[in-house]
Amino acid sequence: MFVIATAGHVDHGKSTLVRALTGMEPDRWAEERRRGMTIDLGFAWTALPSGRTVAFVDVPGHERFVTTMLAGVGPCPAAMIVVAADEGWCVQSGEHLAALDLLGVRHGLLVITRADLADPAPALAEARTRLRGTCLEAIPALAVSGATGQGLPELATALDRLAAGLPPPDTDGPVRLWADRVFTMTGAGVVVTGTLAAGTLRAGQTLHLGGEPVRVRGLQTLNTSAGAVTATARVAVNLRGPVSPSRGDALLTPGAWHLTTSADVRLSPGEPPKGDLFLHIGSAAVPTRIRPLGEGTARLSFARPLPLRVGDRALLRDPSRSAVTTGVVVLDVRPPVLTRRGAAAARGAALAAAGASPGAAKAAPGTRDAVPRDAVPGGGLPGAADLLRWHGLLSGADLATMGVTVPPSPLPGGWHADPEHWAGLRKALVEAVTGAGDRRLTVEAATHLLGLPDRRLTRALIAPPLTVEAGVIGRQDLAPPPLPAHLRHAIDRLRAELAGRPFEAPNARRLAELGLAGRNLVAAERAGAVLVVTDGVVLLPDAADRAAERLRSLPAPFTVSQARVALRTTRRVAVPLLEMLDGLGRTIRREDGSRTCTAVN
Ligand SMILES: Nc1nc2c(ncn2[C@@H]2O[C@H](COP(=O)(O)OP(=O)(O)OP(=O)(O)O)[C@@H](O)[C@H]2O)c(=O)[nH]1
Ligand SMILES: [Mg+2]
Repeated sequence: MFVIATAGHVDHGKSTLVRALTGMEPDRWAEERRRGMTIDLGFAWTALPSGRTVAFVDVPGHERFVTTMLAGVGPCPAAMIVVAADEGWCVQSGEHLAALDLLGVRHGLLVITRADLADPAPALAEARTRLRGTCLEAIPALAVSGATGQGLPELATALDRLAAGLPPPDTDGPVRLWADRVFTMTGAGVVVTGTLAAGTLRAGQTLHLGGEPVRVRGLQTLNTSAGAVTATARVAVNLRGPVSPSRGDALLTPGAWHLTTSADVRLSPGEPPKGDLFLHIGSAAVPTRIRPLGEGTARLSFARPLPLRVGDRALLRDPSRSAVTTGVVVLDVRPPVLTRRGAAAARGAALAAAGASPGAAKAAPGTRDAVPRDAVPGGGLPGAADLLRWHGLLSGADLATMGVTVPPSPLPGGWHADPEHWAGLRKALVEAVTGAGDRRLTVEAATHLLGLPDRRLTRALIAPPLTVEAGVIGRQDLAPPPLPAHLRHAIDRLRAELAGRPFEAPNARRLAELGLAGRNLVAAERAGAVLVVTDGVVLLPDAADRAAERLRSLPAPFTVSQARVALRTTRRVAVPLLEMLDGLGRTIRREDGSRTCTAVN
């Protein structure tokens, strides 16, 4: 299906054209027909000569209904700009064109209608001049009459050709269905309609609405029930349960979108807007505050959370004026807090430099096809490298929901780090280990100290001169403090006792006999000569490595008692040893108490 929105000045003949092409009435309300004016969005469809279906979103032209016009155009991939031959280019012709241009709508038709009332040539010439320099500059044009039907077959053919030339939608992509109409059906509950620009919807699936899960009870497209609907399409989604969405809300693929109340954006050239503004994206219009950051960039704060991605295009409008003068391109949807003096200017400069690195973002899925990088006002789109430079460390899932192509991850756990940030972390870790001296710095403690979200990252940071043994990070170039002679003998005796059965830890009495109690034990542990698993359970330093190795030969998952047998020890040792391995990330404890080994070694 091909979905196209109308655009153009009030009374120029948009609805008449849609009616003439489809035989359907786009002006659904009695009031619209009484006043002879479109007030709300209208929907109509028909088959084109090729057999392809075209669906129209018919918008109002009157300046009072600009919010409705933008809600209709927002999610559509193409527009049909309608100009009356007898009136020529008018105020809303220009305002609608400006909005389409700022939204980056690059596909469309210019239709000079009411050609039965006047020679269409002057209106066409004027419209061509107005289109010059916009992204719709090169669209085909034709003259028609909605009243006599003149030119309508040619218009149908032009629509067919336009549809065939559109880039294919990403039908596997995440769904962001902006609601443009919400109504209740007796017996069926709430129905949300919208233009599905990307992805596939399925009956029975769960989506998110305002952060809450909702079930899809049923789907319709063009008044026909369907088990699944694939982009691009007009779709009606029947929702289960007590939900009350409104126009501008979005049905989302769970986990695929980041809901944000602020975003850093690039502004279209011109004086940045001020005061109380509205952000228009998809079918939404949300009160928004603006804080300029630097030349051509700003931070926006929204009155309610929005599902935004890097590369999304939106409009900023001053509600006291009908004209839209500013377009925005979203650069970051998780903008860092700006506290220090000069932080705003530095952030502005960083945003301005975005997109210079390789692997820049693909255009935001969900609305339109890829906007060429040179077509983004003021520069390219940020890519993964830019986002990592701004955020330091992000998971692959973070990057994906932020809307950029996720590069292969060189780090465990699917993490991505900015090279400079990573080098800084490594330096901090070396300093922490050095500063700790003969106190033990465990992987766990270092993870906490560096504020890392995953201890596998700490392990990945350990490289010469750092070493790790039994979960304790050390420096290979710093010799361990020498053991006094009496302790050396005690350790030798312990080593001899554990030679055959490395996990059969001596009991408290035996430890005392060996001379490994109290301060002696503390000193031996500091020197890395023993591993204190827990109070009273003392093994040799390599015990954790050897235990992990032995457990890996067990079928997974294994129970505590299977582990105990494999390690040839008692529960007194097996239980705390397994807990230590859990803490080191080498085993994972499942809910039923059994465990599996991880790939960490
Ligand atoms: N003679 C003639 N009249 C037309 C033609 N197209 C539209 N009209 C008339 O122009 C008036 C406005 O037409 P609409 O189709 O309602 O215009 P619109 O652009 O949808 O208006 P809004 O939705 O309010 O912005 C109506 O009286 C139509 O009958 C045409 O091709 N020829
Ligand atoms: Mg109309």
